[in-house]
Amino acid sequence: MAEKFDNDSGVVTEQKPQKKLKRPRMYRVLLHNDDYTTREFVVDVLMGVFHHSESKATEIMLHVHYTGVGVAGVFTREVAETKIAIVDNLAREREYPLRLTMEPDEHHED
Ligand code: TYC
Repeated sequence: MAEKFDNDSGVVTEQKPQKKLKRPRMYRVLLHNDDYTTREFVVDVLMGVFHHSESKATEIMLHVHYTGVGVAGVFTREVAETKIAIVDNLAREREYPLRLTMEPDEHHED
């Protein structure tokens, strides 16, 4: 409810109800294994687009290679969608079938 204040100037001011600041829902970007994309390309993408160090990028790539799927990073919806689109375009340029998906990250829910 808006509160009204009457001060001596005769001007009535109104205070807007405070909007609750909610943290945005976060999304995991998942990287999927395939038999054709090179390990080097995946590491380059994890470093260049997801800003991982070379050792972390290699660790994520190997995890995906051996288990089938892994988390490239956790972002807001727009950032996750943009990174997926960037990687899709890079992979398509090289004719790699690399696949990324996103899913809500329950750990960031409140
Ligand atoms: N399995 C690929 C190879 O052996 C490497 C790879 C890793 C591909 C992770 C995709 O998301 C991926 N060349």
